[in-house]
Amino acid sequence: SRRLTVAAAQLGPIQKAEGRDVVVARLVRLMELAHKRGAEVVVFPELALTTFFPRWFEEDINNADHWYEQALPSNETAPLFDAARKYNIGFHLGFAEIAHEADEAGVVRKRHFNTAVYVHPSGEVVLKYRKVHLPGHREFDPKRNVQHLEKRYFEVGNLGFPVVRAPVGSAGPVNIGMLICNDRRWPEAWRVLGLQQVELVMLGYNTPSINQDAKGFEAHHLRVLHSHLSIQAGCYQNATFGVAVAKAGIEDGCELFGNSIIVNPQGQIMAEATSWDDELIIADCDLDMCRLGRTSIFNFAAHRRPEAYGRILEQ
Ligand code: CDT
Repeated sequence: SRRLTVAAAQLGPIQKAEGRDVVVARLVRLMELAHKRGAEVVVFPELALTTFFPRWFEEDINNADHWYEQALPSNETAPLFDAARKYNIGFHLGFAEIAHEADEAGVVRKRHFNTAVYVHPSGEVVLKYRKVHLPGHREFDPKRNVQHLEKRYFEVGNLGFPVVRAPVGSAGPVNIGMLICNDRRWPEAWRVLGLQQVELVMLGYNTPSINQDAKGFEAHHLRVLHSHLSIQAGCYQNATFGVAVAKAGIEDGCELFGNSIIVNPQGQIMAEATSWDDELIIADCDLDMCRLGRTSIFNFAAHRRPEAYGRILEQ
C-alpha cells in the first residue's frame, strides 16, 4: 500500500503588526513538530505569512505591496526552505503573490494573486495554484463592520486547477492538487481536480465565524458545518484525501473559526483540530483508498454524463 503521513498545521491569529520573522519562526516550529511526529508533508493555511489583510481598506493597492511576496524563497521565507531540507518534509504554503507577468492582452504588468505552492523537501516548487473563487467585494462597504476586499487585492487565478504527479514522502509519486478557501464550496472546482485523478487536495482557509450577509438566516453554528460539508463531499465525490487547514482565532479583533480537518476518500474526518490556535494534526493516509471510488460509483468513464451538464459552462 502507498502510505503517507500528512500534517495539517493550523495557525492561530496573526495580528496586523506581527512581523514575517515572528510568523516564519512559528511555521518552522510546526515543521519541526510535524517531523518529530512522523509527518512527510505539512500543510499551512491560506495567506499564512500575514494577517488576513483584505479586511483592511487601502485606496491605492500599490501601497499594499508589503503584504505580498515578490519572490519565494526570500530572505524572510528562506528558513521554511531550510527546515524542509533539514527535516526532509514537503510543505504547502498560502501567500499573497506579486508577479510581473503578461496579462490577457500581452502587456507585462504588476499582478496580484492569492496563491499557494507545494514545495518538495529539496526546495523545488513543484506545484503552484492561484485562487479562482474570490469572495467579498472590491470597494469599501460602509455597511459592513469588517471589510472582505479580496476582489480589490487579487486578480482571479489564471492557472486553472492543475494537478501534478509529484514525489511526496514515502508514497512515491502522488497526484496532488490545491484549492484555496472559498474554492472549497464549489463542487466544479473539486470535480476539475477529480477529473485529473487527484489523490491529495491541500487547501487553506481564513473564514470569519460570522457571516455579515446572513441577516438571521444562517445560525453561527452552521459555519463550521458548511465548511466540513463542502470538504467531506468534495473528497468523497472525487475519491481523494483532503487536508483543509485554517487560520483561526481572533485576528485584528475579528474571529476566524478553526476546525481544520484531514478527510479520507470516504468523506470521513480522520483528524480535526480542537483549538483555535497553532495546532498540528496528523493522519496516516493509505493512498490506495482512492481506488475504490474511482473504479466504482465515481468511475467517471463509465458513469459520468457530461452531455447533460452543458449549463455548467454557460455564463
Ligand atoms: N478567505 C475566504 O475565501 N473566505 C471565505 C469567506 C468569505 S465571507 C465574505 C470563505 O468562503 O470561507
